[in-house]
Amino acid sequence: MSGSRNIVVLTGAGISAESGVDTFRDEGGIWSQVRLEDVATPEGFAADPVRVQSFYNARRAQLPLVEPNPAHFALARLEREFEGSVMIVTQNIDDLHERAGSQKVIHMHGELKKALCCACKKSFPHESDLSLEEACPKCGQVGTLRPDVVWFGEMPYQMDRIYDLLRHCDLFLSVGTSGNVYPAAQFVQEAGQHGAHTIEINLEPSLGVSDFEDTRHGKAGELLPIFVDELLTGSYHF
Ligand code: BJW
Repeated sequence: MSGSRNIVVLTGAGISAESGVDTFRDEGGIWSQVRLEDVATPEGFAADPVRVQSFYNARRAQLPLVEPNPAHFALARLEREFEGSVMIVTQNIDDLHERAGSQKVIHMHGELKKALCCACKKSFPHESDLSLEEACPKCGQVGTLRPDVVWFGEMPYQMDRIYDLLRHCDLFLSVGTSGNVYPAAQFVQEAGQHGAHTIEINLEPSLGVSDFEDTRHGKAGELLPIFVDELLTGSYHF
């Protein structure tokens, strides 16, 4: 067995694709339906908050209609059964890792089921539609709530903790991310420079594929359960 070793798993939209959640940059993906400048920047929100609220309300409303897939369940199993530590750093704002049973999950780009008050900066659980008529339950101001997600130009969450994990992991596994968006796109370099073995599992080679020591290309829902078996039986060496 692998002993007390540390694994960091970076996940992106591709891990939720087989659950029926749209990715961003694949054909027919979210950025072919809406302009990212309109819905995923603070400037887009300032220009048309109603449009941005309804974009995220629609994505939040989809959550009860989708289920975790075998890739999410494989990572939950890895966390339960691996002798060392397994931490998921997800760029996804859905809740499919948690619903599959993963407990150690960092949502670096925020969560659909949370709201953030632009006035008092407090974040809190919010599972229903957001509107500009609503008052912040923390400070009482009306019209100040936004989805608690990280837009372009904003600082992703828990970066100090994530870099600490990357510097101390033995295996860095990236699943279902195209490598277009920073800082997540350079996590592989950070982990690799600090001695981690690095592997990518993605439908196709990501932009950063040459930074990985090992790659497996295909569907996460098919490849990840096999890879987790290899990790748990010790047949994958790192
Ligand atoms: C499958 C599959 C299957 C399909 N199985 N695989 C130049 C250099 C460096 C940085 C910058 C730069 N210019 C600008 C920046 C900064 C900017 C940035 O990265 N811009 C790029 C466009 C260049 N980044 C930021 O602004 C970030 N903040 C920041 O940098 O702060 C400063 C800082 C610096 C240093 C350290 C720390 C901080 C914030 C980025 C916020 C991104 N926000 C979004 C929206 C979040 C809310 C929402 O969901 O709406 O996050 S954008 C969107 O992209 C979303 C995703 O999390 C993110 C990544 O997308 P992802 O997950 O990779 O999805 P896709 O669709 O791109 O890829 C899916 C992949 O899955 C594909 O490869 C498929 O093949 C694959 N796939 N089916 C396996 N079944």
